[in-house]
Amino acid sequence: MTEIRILQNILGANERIAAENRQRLRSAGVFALNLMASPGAGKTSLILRTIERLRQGPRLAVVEGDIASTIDADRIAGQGVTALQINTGGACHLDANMVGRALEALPLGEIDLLIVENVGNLVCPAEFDLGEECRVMLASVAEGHDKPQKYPLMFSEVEAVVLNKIDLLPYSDFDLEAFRRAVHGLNPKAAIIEVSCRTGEGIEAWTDWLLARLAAGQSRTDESEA
Ligand SMILES: Nc1nc2c(ncn2[C@@H]2O[C@H](COP(=O)(O)OP(=O)(O)OP(=O)(O)O)[C@@H](O)[C@H]2O)c(=O)[nH]1
Ligand SMILES: [Mg+2]
Ligand SMILES: [Zn+2]
Repeated sequence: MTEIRILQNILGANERIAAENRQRLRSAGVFALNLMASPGAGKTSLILRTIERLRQGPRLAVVEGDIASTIDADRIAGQGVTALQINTGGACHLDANMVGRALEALPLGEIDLLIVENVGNLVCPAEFDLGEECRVMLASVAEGHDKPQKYPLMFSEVEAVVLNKIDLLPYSDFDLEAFRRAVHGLNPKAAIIEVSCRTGEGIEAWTDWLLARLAAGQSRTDESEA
């Protein structure tokens, strides 16, 4: 019972800070995207492709969540985009407090779209609201088509599932139809966007979806607050 209470307290505190983050982002006119995936699915690769395609578009900044290292933030900063690295020091997910501290360090008035790359993990990132407007997850062909059944919360909690590494389809037994069925079984409204960060295939469909979502502005949290 004590364990349950501690978990409730942690999540309750997180909710409060997430609400503050959301308020702060909205008043600064920043649209925040929480990008989640397993390690190596291609989160940083997708962010780099997004930067490349949106050069003339919204002003971007990136928060990189990793247990250790500045490898990912360095890759983003190398493209001339503001990038802030959060090292969780062992924690396997970002929480609202970590993101809140990052927001203090960012020039929010100069940012339209803030992409937050969560720690590579298909489990607990889905439990922690960061104050984002929109959640997207990235799956990849290399992981196999059964991941929606095995990690249902993650697939249920997002507006879009981007399937990366479709260049590997000819070399794998990945069943695209089974994957689509499983995702829509859990989350009928989820957009499924197939891409290859290696070849660039599908990236335009992804950035079109993202720009439309950015323009629509309204969030899943608005709906749940209403
Ligand atoms: N074949 C193929 N490889 C890819 C693709 N996208 C990314 N990769 C490779 O997958 C590996 C991991 O890519 P990252 O973008 O670093 O993945 P990540 O999800 O950010 O990884 P972590 O931050 O460590 O969790 C790299 O070797 C990429 O080159 C793709 O579309 N096709
Ligand atoms: Mg990464
Ligand atoms: Zn965790």
